[in-house]
Amino acid sequence: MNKWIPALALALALTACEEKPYGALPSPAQLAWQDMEMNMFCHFGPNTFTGLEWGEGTEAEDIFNPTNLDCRQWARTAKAAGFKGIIITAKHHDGFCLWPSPVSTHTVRESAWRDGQGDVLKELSEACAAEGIKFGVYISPWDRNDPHYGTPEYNDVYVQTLESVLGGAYGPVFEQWFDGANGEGPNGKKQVYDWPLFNGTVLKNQPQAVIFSDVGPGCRWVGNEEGHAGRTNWGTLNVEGFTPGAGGPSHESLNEGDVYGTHWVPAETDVSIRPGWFWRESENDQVKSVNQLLKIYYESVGRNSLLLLNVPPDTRGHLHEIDSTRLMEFRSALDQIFAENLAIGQKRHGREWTVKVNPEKPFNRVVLTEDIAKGQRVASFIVEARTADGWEQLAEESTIGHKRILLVPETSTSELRVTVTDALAKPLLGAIGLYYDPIYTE
Ligand code: FUL
Repeated sequence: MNKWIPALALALALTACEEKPYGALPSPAQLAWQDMEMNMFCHFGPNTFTGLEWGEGTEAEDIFNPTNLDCRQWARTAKAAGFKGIIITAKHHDGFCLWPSPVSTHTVRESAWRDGQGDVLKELSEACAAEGIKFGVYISPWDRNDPHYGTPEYNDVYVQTLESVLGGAYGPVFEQWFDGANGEGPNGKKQVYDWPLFNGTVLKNQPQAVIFSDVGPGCRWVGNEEGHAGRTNWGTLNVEGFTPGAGGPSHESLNEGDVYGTHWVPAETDVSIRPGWFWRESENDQVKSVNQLLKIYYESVGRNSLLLLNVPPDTRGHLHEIDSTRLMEFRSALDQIFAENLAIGQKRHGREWTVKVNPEKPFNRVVLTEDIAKGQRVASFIVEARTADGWEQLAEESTIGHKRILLVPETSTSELRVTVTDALAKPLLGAIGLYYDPIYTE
């Protein structure tokens, strides 16, 4: 007998068992990005010193003068809090560049800070590398300082701006943040942006970078700045015909994604730990509480979104002690809540997963995951607990995605059951987690 036939049959059988991908899929860079779960946003620049949210672009460069810049403190704090990367406003709408951009005269080089020799991007990228976290940049296309703004030349200036940051001087950049604001420049004109050129420039210089905008291509705005993704939240989105900041997807699509969406463009939830995006002394007593941060965590990371939490450095160039202390309290709350998985063992029968539980150990959080590398599939599911009178429903929800955390009533049971009631293709769930949260109050 030909000895190759059994080997071939085995190979064919294995291929048949392996689940095929379904629908729009994440790239390896998008998968790695989603696994980061929490990143820190740092709004820093002239506004830190003037108290404005949107600088005019006419501020004197000397206004930017941190008294004791310590990017290592930002990176150390971010890492200790569990953030996997930092994104900095390299250039906000006022046009001021935190690095000596060769195509601007409104930069750290023109300021008195460190006699014009300073470079915040250099210090932060080195600090991130030293702490083992990733470095990302927000480079606002809207520029209230550049004299070319509102003319076709600006697009070339902007490309050179991007290249001076992304070209390698600061190492790998994991995310490029393009915000959607498109106001008037110094001459009262609005810019017609060349998005294909901008995106192409980013990817030519940093092929692994995830590009944020209203429509991706890497990830999308979640549609609000309050810190919540939709309870239904698809990683997929219909993007045909849309450009960032202009007539993009509906608010609902940004918040919930689009079932059967043509592209993989997962949601990123950006929200500030303070009322404003930039630091100001008067808001030191309005830093969000641990309870507010837990709510944001559950409604972003727990709803298939990445959380980008803004913690703005102060005029010294430090994360303020009120903010950094709050971050450590938030971290220890998360560590306490997710310390012990109370699921003992689990089995799957078709579209039903059952989990054994010790009835003496109550839980109030159910953590579900899907193997999104093969596409997001689950469209509805129910969660039930076994009681003396049969199964009692704890939750009925729609999507799962990368991670779904359900807040269920405190439950003591010997068995939990998750049933997928609707899916676009065969559901591929990961191990189910059960936890007890004694801290968060709704
Ligand atoms: C928006 C900006 O206009 C705000 O100033 C802030 O930077 C926010 C994160 O993005 O588009």
